[in-house]
Amino acid sequence: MEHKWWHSRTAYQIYPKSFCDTNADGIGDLRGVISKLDYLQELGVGLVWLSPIYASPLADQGYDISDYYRIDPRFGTMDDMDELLREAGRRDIRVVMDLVVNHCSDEHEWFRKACEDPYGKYGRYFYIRKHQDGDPLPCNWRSYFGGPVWSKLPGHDDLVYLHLFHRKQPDLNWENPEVRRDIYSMINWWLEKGVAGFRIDAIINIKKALPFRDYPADREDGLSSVDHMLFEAKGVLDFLNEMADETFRKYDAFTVGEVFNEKPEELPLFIGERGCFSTMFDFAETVINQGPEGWHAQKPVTPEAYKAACFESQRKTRDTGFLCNIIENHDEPRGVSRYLPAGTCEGPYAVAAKKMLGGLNFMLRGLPFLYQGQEIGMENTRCSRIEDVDDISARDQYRVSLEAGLSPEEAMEVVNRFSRDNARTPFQWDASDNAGFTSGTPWLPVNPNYRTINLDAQRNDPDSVWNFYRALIALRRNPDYRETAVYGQTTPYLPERKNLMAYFRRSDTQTLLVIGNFQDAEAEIPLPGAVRRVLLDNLNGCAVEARTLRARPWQFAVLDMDA
Ligand code: TEU
Ligand code: CA
Repeated sequence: MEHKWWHSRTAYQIYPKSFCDTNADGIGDLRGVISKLDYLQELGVGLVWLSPIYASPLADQGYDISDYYRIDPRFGTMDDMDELLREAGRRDIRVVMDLVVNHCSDEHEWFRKACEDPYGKYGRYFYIRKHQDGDPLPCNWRSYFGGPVWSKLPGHDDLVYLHLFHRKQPDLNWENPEVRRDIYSMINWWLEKGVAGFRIDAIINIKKALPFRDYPADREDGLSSVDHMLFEAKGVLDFLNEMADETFRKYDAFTVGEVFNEKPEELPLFIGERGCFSTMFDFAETVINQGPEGWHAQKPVTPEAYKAACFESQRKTRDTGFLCNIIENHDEPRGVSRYLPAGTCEGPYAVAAKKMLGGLNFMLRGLPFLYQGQEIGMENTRCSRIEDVDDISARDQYRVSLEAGLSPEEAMEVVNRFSRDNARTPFQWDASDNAGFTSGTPWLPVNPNYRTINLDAQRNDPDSVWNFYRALIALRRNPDYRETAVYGQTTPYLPERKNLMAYFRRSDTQTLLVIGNFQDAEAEIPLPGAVRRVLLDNLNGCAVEARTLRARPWQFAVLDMDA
């Protein structure tokens, strides 16, 4: 496999609104990110993805962009952005922006002009169709955030426009070459500025199966999940390759796609040697137990299901390329609250278990992508009233849960398990008021557990989750192990054994064995050979006796084996 500059780095997602606030308005900002660059360097991060900071009404927290060429004043100025790029560069940290081009904001100039003159140039930038009250909509697709994907075009009672997400996020018409040209110019403008590349939002959705038509309804509302349409849509890769040719490839930019629902045969075309992206996220674990009914029907993830999903992704990318390995992001609950059995984070083994989960994910082949707060073991938060929930997706799922017959209390439980707010509570820097995130009132309340879970407390504790992540990152950078940690092939070890997740990482010269005792109980785990060295473990040592590892509850270890 051809080595790329980004392969051996550790990546880190910043959700700027919740990272660090420097002007006491309760909203994290670019100056806050700049002030934490030393921190990121100390952690060992080499690549940062910034969630959107462009001008936006924040109907979907910045994923609704009203001007791609401006920084939203809430986040700072273009000077701040330039300084961030410069200062990050000095620390050998490359910065990647979020590219949100399936849709823009309904407050973008393009959409305003489309409303003024739906039959003119900008009308063709969107999907606008005739519609009379009482008639069926052009199709019965359900928006990701609930309700039909069609809304009335402002100012025109006889027209509707398409939005796969919120109604304030009108879909851009990628079939129109003028739209594509405008998008490519914008991308190049940012690349010229020195951003290293992009995380590419919701990109599979840019190709619609046309003409619009109904699919079988999958809920009482008579609507149909967009998944059916995505399955049928052909040709997304033509758009993506054109985009890559016109932009990324000219700059050797790093790109990571947010790709759900790709077809198996397409994987090499996305992330192979000549793929349209450098890499994409592995969502195999994220989508376990997801279905069209919604969050309330989603069962908890078992260790066996988690393991199987990871191994399947490793298998399918073995000869193809790199995926980005995550346990969470800004759209998902906290990984430790989701993938560890219920109660673990409240129990005596919380720290050990968090490290084990992090270690198992981090050591997989691919690019490890941490989400802010993961490195200190941040957990889901709780909210008791739906009015206090910010996430538009959670508010919709609350309604869906009630409609499915759940009580308001049960529906709130569902929201608490899955709300995107879980990941969006402010970063817990220290034990002072508001976790040191702001000296004002945070836009979203801080998780009340910040007095015990915070960076300050973990920095000086050699046994903390944070110091464990640092050790993982250091191992990936260690010249003696880098080749194997980055490129070594993954082979499951004892995959049938319940509550054990173990795998080899093998290069020509080394064999590492990664072991996680995925349970509350001790376990005797047979070893396939002699252990040269324990490179890392989560409990201050692990008991290796001859060919057996006597693992304590939630024990994790990376063993350098006699090949
Ligand atoms: O998410 C796209 C997306 O498809 C998600 O809504 C996904 O279906 C869901 O999280 C699965 O659990 C991206 C952004 O990451 C998200 O924050 C935005 O709301 C969305 O696009 C619209 O831009
Ligand atoms: Ca601020």
